[in-house]
Amino acid sequence: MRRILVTGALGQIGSELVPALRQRWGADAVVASDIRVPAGGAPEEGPFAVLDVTNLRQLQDLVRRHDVGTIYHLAALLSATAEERPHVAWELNMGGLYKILEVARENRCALFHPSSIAAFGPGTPRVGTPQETVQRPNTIYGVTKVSGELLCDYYAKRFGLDVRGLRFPGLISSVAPPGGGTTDYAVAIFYDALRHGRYECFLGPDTRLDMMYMPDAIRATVELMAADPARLRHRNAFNVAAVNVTPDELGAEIRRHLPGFELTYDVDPVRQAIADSWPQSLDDSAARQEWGWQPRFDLAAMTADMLAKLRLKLRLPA
Ligand code: VAH
Repeated sequence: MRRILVTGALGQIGSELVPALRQRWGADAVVASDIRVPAGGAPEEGPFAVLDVTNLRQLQDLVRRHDVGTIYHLAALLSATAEERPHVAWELNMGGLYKILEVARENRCALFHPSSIAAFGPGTPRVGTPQETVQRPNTIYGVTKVSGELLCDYYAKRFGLDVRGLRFPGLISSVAPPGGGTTDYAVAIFYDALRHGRYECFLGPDTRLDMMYMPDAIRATVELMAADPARLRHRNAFNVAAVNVTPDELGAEIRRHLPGFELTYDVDPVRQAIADSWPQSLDDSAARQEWGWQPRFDLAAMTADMLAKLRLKLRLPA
């Protein structure tokens, strides 16, 4: 079998996708790559390469050297960081994707590329956002996501590339912290609840967004890539949803486990404006119908599991 390449492997999704793919296909079958080497040196669990996805030559060499047949392209800036550095966001998120698509085309690789609820904008119906609707985002991250969706569609149609994708909601993980996302509050809240018994949230109490626990996100990714192509009408950029929640509701759920937990608010206007431009809830029926998407973790199950996992990670008593 040709190998699998994961870009952005040390990031929020990659940190859990790489072990899941290695468990399924074998350690040697998955080449993890990132622009940085982790603090303790290259991980030993399987092949690791330093890769700048905006460097076409480096990318071509890596794909050929390892005989890569499938790419999970995760290297990108998240929404809040992208807003601080829009030029870097365009260069990395779009420039990187374009080069990945070119290398995938030349080497006949299958490709997974994540999109996001950020691909929608203020003109989009906010509740039960349909699979196909208005997409006029007003953040640079959203602009790169919707442009990325269109470019992937183009490569599929024009060059017959097998490119698939999901519009992820905010992702919540006990393994790797997110970096620079608007939905990061939903991860930080768990750490602060356990460590300090309180959390100050940068989004307002009623900011309703879709979220998903990382084990569901990893399973969605793997299931989409394994799906029968004949059944996929949308292929690229499927809406997926799991947990629909506000900071206030998430705080209340945490309080069921930690009764003294205090949640206060100090709203960051930049991230609040980003969140307010996104849908409150997605309609993911196309994913359910075309490849059988079904989340396993609701708010209660996710909260219980996050707290249990973080207690172990932070060495706190159960
Ligand atoms: C962000 N978590 O905040 C990401 C995202 C759902 C939004 O794609 O940037």
